[in-house]
Amino acid sequence: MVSSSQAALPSAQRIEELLAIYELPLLDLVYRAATVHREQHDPHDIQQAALLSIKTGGCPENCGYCPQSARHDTDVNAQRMLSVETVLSAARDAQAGGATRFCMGAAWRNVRDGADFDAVLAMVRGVRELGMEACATLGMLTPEQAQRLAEAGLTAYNHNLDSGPDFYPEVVSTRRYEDRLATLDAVDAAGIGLCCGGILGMGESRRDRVAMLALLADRTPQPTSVPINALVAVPGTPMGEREQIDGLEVVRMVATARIALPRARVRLSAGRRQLGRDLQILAFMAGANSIFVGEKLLTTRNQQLDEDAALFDALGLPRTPALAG
Ligand code: SAM
Ligand code: DTB
Ligand code: SF4
Repeated sequence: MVSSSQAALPSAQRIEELLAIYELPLLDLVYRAATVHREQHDPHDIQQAALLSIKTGGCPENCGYCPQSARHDTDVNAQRMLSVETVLSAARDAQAGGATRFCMGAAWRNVRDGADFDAVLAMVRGVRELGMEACATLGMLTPEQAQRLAEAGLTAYNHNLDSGPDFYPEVVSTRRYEDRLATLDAVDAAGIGLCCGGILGMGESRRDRVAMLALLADRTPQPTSVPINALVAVPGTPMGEREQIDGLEVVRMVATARIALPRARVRLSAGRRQLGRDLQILAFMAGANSIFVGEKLLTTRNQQLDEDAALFDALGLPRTPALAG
């Protein structure tokens, strides 16, 4: 039985309801999502967020998609944590380029108290002092650790459910869905914004995808941020041979997320480059309102700055300094 201090899993009826939205004729779905989007958000506001891996590789978990797991034989080698100065210098560069949010990722199963966590707290304080939003994704947290991150000024904590509860055991076996939910509760209890989303293209069904969205939509408060990732199939991972997902499924997922979580920032995250320009534009129409900018995501290639410059030109939106070329 999966449980957390928030309600149990979404009912079958709730899942059916969102599945019916996800499976609307595409143009009806996009129109409905775009309508919600324009009621709740400025459609020209597409946030540029920067992402930095502050501790890469060597993770003891076995998430089937992840190149950073020590259990998979990939090109990613374990590295030591970056220094506070290195991270803050990257944050300053990102801000100068036009990013307003700085996200720090660590390949940890969970946070351990000590020098490394103290350094992360210093990074969070430093990013906030620059006037940027600060987000971190560090694995599982205790309520006390979440509280310390809140005191450092963390804007949001990213901790993805990745998929619905029925599919989750196919994704990872070293932790349970309940473990993820407990961290989400700790983040809420500390009053930090919750950034929680998933990955498409791992072999899950549409029902698994909307089950995750139903669970997020039914939380109080709702997550402030929902990253939608398309699997980046990395050789050497158990999902390294998966076929690229149809980009229209990503658009449907973005649109359903926009309808179910009207206030959240829906982030078109990993796999954005593989969508191509025109499907990215359709995803923005459907309510996506943030992208990660920069050459790399955590360890894989992101859409490059010149391509993002062309994207903003096509949208008729001003280029930020990083895209000025
Ligand atoms: N270790 C922490 C954790 O698992 O929460 C934080 C870092 S983890 C790399 C952050 C998120 O990146 C994962 O939850 C997953 O959703 C996403 N991710 C990792 N590898 C990916 C891939 N190959 N394709 C798409 N998304 C991926
Ligand atoms: C999220 O949902 N997507 C970002 C962010 N949260 C941390 C990470 C994507 C990682 C893609 C694989 C990689 O580059 O290693
Ligand atoms: Fe570790 Fe996070 Fe990668 Fe899972 S997704 S293997 S927890 S770094």
